[in-house]
Amino acid sequence: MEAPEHVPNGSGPNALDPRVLREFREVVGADHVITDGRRSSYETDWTGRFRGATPAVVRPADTAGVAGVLDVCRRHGVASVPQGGNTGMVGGSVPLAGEVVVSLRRIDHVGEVDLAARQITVGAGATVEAVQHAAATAGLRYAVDFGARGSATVGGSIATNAGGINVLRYGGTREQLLGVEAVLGNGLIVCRLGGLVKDNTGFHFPSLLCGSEGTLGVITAARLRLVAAHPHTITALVGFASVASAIDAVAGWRSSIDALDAAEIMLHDGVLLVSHAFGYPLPFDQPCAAYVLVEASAHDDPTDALAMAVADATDVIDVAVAHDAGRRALLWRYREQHTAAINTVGVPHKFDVTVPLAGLAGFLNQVPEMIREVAPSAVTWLFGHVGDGNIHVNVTDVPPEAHVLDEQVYRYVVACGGSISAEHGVGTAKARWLSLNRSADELAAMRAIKHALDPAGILNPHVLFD
Ligand code: FAD
Ligand code: 2HG
Ligand code: ZN
Repeated sequence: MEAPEHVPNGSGPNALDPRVLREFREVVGADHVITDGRRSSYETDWTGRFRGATPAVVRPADTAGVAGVLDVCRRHGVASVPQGGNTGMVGGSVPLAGEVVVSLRRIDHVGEVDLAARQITVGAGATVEAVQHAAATAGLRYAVDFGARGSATVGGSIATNAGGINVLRYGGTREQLLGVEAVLGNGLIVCRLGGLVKDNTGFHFPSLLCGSEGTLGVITAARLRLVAAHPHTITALVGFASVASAIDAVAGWRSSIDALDAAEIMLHDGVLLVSHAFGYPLPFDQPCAAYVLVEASAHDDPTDALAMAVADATDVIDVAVAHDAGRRALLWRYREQHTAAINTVGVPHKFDVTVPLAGLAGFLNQVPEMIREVAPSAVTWLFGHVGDGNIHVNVTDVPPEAHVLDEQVYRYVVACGGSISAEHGVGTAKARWLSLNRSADELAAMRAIKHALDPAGILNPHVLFD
């Protein structure tokens, strides 16, 4: 096994005083303090890039259990990493500095859908898919959706303010979040799950905790907004002769298709890789420089609006359209399997960036060349949520310690007016680059909040802050 990439204080698990283990067992039960080989799946991230080691995985069953575990950590000065589905991509969910892992997966209750309010209360360990399923069963929809839906938890998605494929229409996780329950690093418990849409009574903890990446508190439950499930959904895969034409088309569709849910971009090499990796047929007879997967849903059938919009686009080579769920899934697999297909090539170095739409075509054309300048052997894979300017730049065939590459890409993104983290968060991977996007005053204010809510530094001490 290669050495872990980001281990600030050494490579092994921190030794725990036996009293600490005993106290963890008293809080959560001996069966839920894991110190044997079962720790390994909690120690390595989904991509295989971030590998850590933990002395113990602690699995509380409820909010009182989380409070008890954090109390033990605070009294003994033990650092912890909260973990949900461990699908995060920025090295924030694994114990890279020997921390204790606090797994939230047991807190997975899914409440009744409140049909009148169109809301649901769920435990932090419930998966995003479980929420989607509960919403669908009640004739509604949970608007947050992404490829890791089956494993990613609500707590993790709030901690990272996860984006995904429907941000274009409904916003990200923060826009769905009406209330949270959380145990803060200082032991205070904040709980507002009443679901009031209007509630201007001081600081808004959901906003603060959403995107805080487990540095301020451990989220234990959430009140989520649900939206209408439309009876008509249409998905189209549109092949373009050039990347610039694809981006122009999407820019137009954002205003011409009212019911636009998603607009995702892929390039030819990525579609080829996915097809080869999983044995899918190529979508069209002729190769296309860029492919846009576009989805619309509405009460009235949006097919005509979508067809007119596609007809207006220039440089279109081919189009495939699907209405029923099965055929739509066949089109989505080219996009959703990108991450898994790239993993078959090697452990990827990932960048998750946003660039203003006006500069996006230039960015997509330039970035592979800029990467080759500092890493001549690199292979660059580009895809993402083009509708909101979010591109996933994956790089294979580079060494894991690729700070020169990080610097090259992030400085270019910032020069384009973009963000170094669109939706995956900062984690440990980007902490040293955060000052490219945030001023010294902003960083100082963030540190002050961290210090106030987690004065002992027991929660994700190496995440977000360098
Ligand atoms: P984890 O990976 O376990 O943790 C992520 C971070 O949150 C860590 O810092 C952790 O400490 C913290 N955390 C976890 N649970 C809690 C809690 N209860 N309280 C406080 N802190 C907590 N992300 C997107 O935004 N959009 C996408 O389209 C997308 N697609 C993906 C596709 C695939 C195939 C994969 C593997 C990942 C994808 N991701 C995407 C990334 C990932 O799924 C999201 O970041 C997700 O929100 C992480 O949820 P999780 O439960 O796995 O969190
Ligand atoms: C996606 O949109 C995810 O598929 C994962 O955010 C992106 O693998 C990636 O880089
Ligand atoms: Zn994404």
